Amino acid sequence: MPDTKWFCDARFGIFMHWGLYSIPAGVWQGKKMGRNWYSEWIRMQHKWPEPGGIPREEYDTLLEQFNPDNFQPDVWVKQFKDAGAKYFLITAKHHDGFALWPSKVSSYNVYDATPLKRDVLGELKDACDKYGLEYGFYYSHWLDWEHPGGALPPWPSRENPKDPPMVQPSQESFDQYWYEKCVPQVKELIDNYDAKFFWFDSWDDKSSHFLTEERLDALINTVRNASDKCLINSRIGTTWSHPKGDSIVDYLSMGDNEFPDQKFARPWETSGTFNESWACHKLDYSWKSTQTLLKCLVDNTSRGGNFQLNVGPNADGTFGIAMIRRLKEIGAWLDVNGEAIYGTEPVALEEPEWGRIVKSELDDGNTRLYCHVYDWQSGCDLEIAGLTNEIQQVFVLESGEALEYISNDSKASVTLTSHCPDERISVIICDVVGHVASFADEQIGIDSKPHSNFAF
Ligand code: FHN
Repeated sequence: MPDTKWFCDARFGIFMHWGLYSIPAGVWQGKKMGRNWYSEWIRMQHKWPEPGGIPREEYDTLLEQFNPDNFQPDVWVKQFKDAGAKYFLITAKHHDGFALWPSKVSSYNVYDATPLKRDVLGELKDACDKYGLEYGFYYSHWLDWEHPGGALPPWPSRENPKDPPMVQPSQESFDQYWYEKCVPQVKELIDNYDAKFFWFDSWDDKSSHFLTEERLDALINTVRNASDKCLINSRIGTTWSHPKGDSIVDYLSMGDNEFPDQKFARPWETSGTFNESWACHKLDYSWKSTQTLLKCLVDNTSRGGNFQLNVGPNADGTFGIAMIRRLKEIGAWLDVNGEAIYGTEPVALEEPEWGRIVKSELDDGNTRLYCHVYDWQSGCDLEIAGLTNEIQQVFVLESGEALEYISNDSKASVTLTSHCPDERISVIICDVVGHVASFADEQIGIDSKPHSNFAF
């Protein structure tokens, strides 16, 4: 299995949804799309609850409009680096089947079918190499609305009996899609761009109808044979559709915006949105605060997982100012507090009510604990329940201010002063003598099945 250390150390990545659907941005012929806010679904959802969506010929008029003036890979990736991200992934192909690279497998791609005529993925790879970000791809392997054999939305769903019923392709024609488009395109992405990881997308046991053991093995073996480094996520479908389960993939992916309140003893991530939609949506104003986004990052880090924050650029390649401000604020916070995130590990200590704790092992055999304080109250004692190691020193990471503490056989606690360094999340460093157990040391072999809160 490929090495996952870089992925675990990274903790923070930027995800991007960008494609033809970014042009209508949730509104088709003046009407807001139905069902939910996922603007990348407009082709299938715009008439909901009526069936049919946007006819293919009409949707394809977007091809000639896809000609962004502001596709500036260098600017984009620098912005992600400045936000503190260590890796980047983009929708190489989303459910509409449109490829953002000059694929020799299907001409339904940005080079052959749009006026842009640029290798979007190739240019982004160069920028990632320049700024030192690892690079990988979202690839919609199950749903594909361009190829006649690709799966359609699994509607009606259990949650939404009103969904317009879809007539799925036959197994034979899905085989054609799988072996003529999906598998060769995935191989192309590794060969052309040296993909470091894939984020395959399924979320429901309904996908098992098409994502059979044999097909999953063919796809996984293609990745494994083409690269000994490339990571594969659980939403490829192993959770539901493979007898060996997630043991044969490299990292677990949670459901959309799903932040589990437990630790997992293997690499995992949550992908989350700035607002409701993944791709840009003209009418989606529900921006999460920077504090909320930072808590997503810290919560996951403390539980051994990553946070992949999604950006949806406008069709012309610009970014909304609400997104830019939040990216800058996250970057400024990480500039100060990055050592309390990157390369840290979850601890086998009780999760405190006042915030979260992670650790780094120091070269001298001692341990540095990072206490992320969510609610700083002057004079308050923060108890570190279960810590039996002797405390050597405690200080605020940003200011260096030393803090009083109690460290004896029955209690470990730190007293806060009135100098709160950051009302969103403040970090306190607590150096202790000796080793503090990692969560992973104690959890080998636990059942770490991800779940999904997003079902069509
Ligand atoms: O249907 C997609 C959706 O458009 C988006 O890409 C998300 C990202 O996690 N995945 C699917 C739904 O879970």
